[in-house]
Amino acid sequence: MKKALITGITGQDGAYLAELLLNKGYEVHGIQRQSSVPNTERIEHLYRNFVKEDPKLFLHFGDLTDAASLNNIVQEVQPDEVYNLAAQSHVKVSFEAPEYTANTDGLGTLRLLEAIRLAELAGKTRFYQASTSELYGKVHETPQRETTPFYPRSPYGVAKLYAYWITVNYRESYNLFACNGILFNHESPLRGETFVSRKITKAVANIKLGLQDTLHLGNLNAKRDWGFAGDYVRAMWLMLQQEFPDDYVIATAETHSVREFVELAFDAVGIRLLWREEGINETGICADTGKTLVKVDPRYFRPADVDLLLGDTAKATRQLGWKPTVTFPDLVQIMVREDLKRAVPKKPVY
Ligand code: NDP
Ligand code: GDR
Repeated sequence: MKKALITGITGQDGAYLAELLLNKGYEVHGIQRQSSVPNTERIEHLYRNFVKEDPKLFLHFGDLTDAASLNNIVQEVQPDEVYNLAAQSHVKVSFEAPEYTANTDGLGTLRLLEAIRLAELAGKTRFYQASTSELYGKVHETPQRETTPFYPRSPYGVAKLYAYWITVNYRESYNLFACNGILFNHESPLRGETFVSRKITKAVANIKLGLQDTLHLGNLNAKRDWGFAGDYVRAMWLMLQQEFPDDYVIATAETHSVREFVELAFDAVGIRLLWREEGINETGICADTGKTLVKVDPRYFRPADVDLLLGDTAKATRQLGWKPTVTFPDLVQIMVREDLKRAVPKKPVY
């Protein structure tokens, strides 16, 4: 039975990946941060399904900023595969907490690689690094592929640039089987509520049910290549099953604006939106009632944003046989539907 260690198991991708690996018969170990409120909501169903009779899922307290915890866990688990998904993953937050982001996302990756090397596991353990399309930032080539030059536009992107190259360096220096998955945006009903996709689908569900009046957003013109997280964790696993380690772009090869995402989400609940230009204070109006449902709020603008991302998946298709299965309209529908279920106000029990 293979053993996998997942950092960031309590996040969106960690939850999908843990489920995938458990279903493949892996023993899965995850690193969980200490938190004053429960942070295992996304993996609780896995505990129920897999832990009771024959435990296959184990959680260890640790932190990417704490080398001792990583060394101990890697030494104890002796994993066949390590998936480094933990990160301060919010781009806008990285402008407000740049040093912490660099420490976790950049140096944290180094600490984990060192834990593998010091445990003398470089010849056994395979390593996946959660790299990102944010590396491309100010793009000089569209679509972006593995050879497109990097030009990150945020402290998050810069920290992930360090993580990308230190992963390549450990592959070349210590013969570690290490891969970078350069993943473009991927979403799901498990997406954190402050990322734009989930912020939109949650607000649309609330507005439809009369629980919220307006959705406040920043840059509506940014374009992203949005896919479904469940498809993307499959690509992570595939990378570590190849004969040789390599780096891969994972995307849908389609790009859509934030504005289109908003329109489709409202469409999914039967609301047609019209846009009214008022300088930067653009608003989205309900075509039937004239009510303002969307407002642009400069608080959500970033000091520097990434305008356009579009991935070229030729290498992943050719070498991994990987393809996305969920289309953009279906992804928006799935997320809105789930948020509608969650938003239903609880009826009094008496
Ligand atoms: P999430 O933000 O949902 O999850 C991040 C995870 O990292 C959480 O489990 C979080 O724990 C954990 N974490 C944060 N800081 C630390 C730390 N200092 N030590 C240990 N664990 C920590 O991210 P996603 O699941 O969406 O993304 C997974 C990875 O993929 C991230 O590295 C992200 O940067 C990268 N990525 C994501 C893309 C996307 O579109 N989703 C695209 C490309 C790359 P807690 O639950 O306690 O907060
Ligand atoms: P991103 O995702 O920065 O691409 O990083 P996010 O959903 O935060 O933003 C996408 C685009 O939407 C614009 N936007 C807003 N964003 C947020 N969060 N909130 C808003 O109100 C809002 N209004 C407009 C943003 O300006 C941006 O252009 C995600 C993360 O998961 C990273 O960890 C990952 O590496 C990349 O995707 C690929």
